[in-house]
Amino acid sequence: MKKLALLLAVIMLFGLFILPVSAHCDIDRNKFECNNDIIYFRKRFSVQASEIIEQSGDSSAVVLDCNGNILESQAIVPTGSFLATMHNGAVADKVQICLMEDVSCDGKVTARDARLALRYSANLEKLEGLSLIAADVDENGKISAADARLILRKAAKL
Ligand SMILES: [Ca+2]
Repeated sequence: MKKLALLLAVIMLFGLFILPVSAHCDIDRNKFECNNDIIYFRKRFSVQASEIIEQSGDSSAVVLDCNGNILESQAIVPTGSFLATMHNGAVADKVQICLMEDVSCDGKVTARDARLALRYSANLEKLEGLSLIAADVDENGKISAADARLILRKAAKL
């Protein structure tokens, strides 16, 4: 009987240590408009890091810039940033963030983004990564003058 109690105590103590370690650290993608590990923000002019963390429902999550540096909660989040969960100081799970129309990846929608899209459509500019997704506003798989026009209209709040 004494042995059993001791065994139970050991199991409980072990559980206390194990549980926090095995805590769920995946990002709940269902809390976002998310596809292929990209979270999309549409119809927004900018998004703050704190908003994304709040929406994730995981207060331990962080927003990282494209270089892996943690953004402060008040920072606006550029396209190409990541929402990440950390485990023992390393990234456990991450999804990339795309603010539609933020082609320049500075976290804001301005005429500059329209210009980049227009120049890309005319083969005068190279775009890569999420810029290509952020620029295809009408989501027809191509970046054209029509997209540039939509971006410009948004930047002008029309
Ligand atoms: Ca398009």
